[in-house]
Amino acid sequence: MHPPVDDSPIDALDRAARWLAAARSVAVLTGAGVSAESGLATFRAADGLWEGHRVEDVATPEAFERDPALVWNFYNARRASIAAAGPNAGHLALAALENHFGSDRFALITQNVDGLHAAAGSRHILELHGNLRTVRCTGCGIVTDRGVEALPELPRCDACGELLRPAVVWFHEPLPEDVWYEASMAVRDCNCFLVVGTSAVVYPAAGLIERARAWDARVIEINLAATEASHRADLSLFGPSGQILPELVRQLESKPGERSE
Ligand code: BJW
Ligand code: ZN
Repeated sequence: MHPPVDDSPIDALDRAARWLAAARSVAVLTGAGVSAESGLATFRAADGLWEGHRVEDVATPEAFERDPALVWNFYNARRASIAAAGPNAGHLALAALENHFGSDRFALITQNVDGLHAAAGSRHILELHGNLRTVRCTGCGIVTDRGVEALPELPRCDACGELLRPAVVWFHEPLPEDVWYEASMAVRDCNCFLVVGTSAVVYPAAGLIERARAWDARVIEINLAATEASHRADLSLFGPSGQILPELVRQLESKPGERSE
């Protein structure tokens, strides 16, 4: 573990850039906050509700079983909002960070299902909770990419006629095993772990922060405010990720000689 540091925001950014410059390998965990500046709602903001429902009440297999139309309304609204959204400066900065290190020394682990990291040009993306563009048949299990086209209120499978569901990970469901394994390995191997725009309350994703600490990585949080990650971070940079990430990358790139190979 590293001793806690307490410095001014400018010093903190400089310190974070130095840790990055000294890192051989970097992993990043992102959450809904990184897409907030693209106009996409987060899950646990002020009211944190979608038409009066908590995400914990619509993003479950039990909710889908009980009322698939309600759940599809939620996801069709989300699909419509990502159709209108593009990557912001934070997404672009993370793509630039990957270019700086190279994809074999950089992993972008995301809880987001909006596809905006790929749209920004990131390549080594590990989507822990799936992707809003894909659907899975509840009958034959086939997974199809439906892009952001409008879907009926209760879309059905072309192959077998059964109900389709969004191919995302709901509460009480396991994460895709291969993606989780790769994310765990990336965290084990990294020297610097960025935690960006997540409340860090949803597991097992939030558990990666503790895992990074246990492997002695520097943990840097970027968020508007303190979260469950803050007491586990070596450093917290408070502010919008669309401003902080580009500045961090700019400072990193001004320290070319400091990289330890
Ligand atoms: C900004 C910003 C700006 C704003 N700049 N920042 C251990 C302990 C306790 C509970 C559990 C545990 N292990 C498992 C559980 C149960 C459960 C869980 O975690 N519950 C907790 C809520 C208590 N976990 C699960 O059920 C998981 N499955 C599982 O464990 O399976 C086990 C199993 C094994 C074998 C067989 C069967 C089962 C699955 C969790 C799936 C979560 N799914 C969702 C929906 C995905 C699809 C969709 O998008 O609809 O994932 S829920 C929702 O929360 C979504 C998100 O990815 C996830 C995290 O939210 P996120 O991204 O952190 O967003 P917010 O809104 O919470 O935070 C936004 C942050 O941004 C805030 O901090 C803002 O300040 C900040 N921000 N603007 C920077 N401009
Ligand atoms: Zn089918």
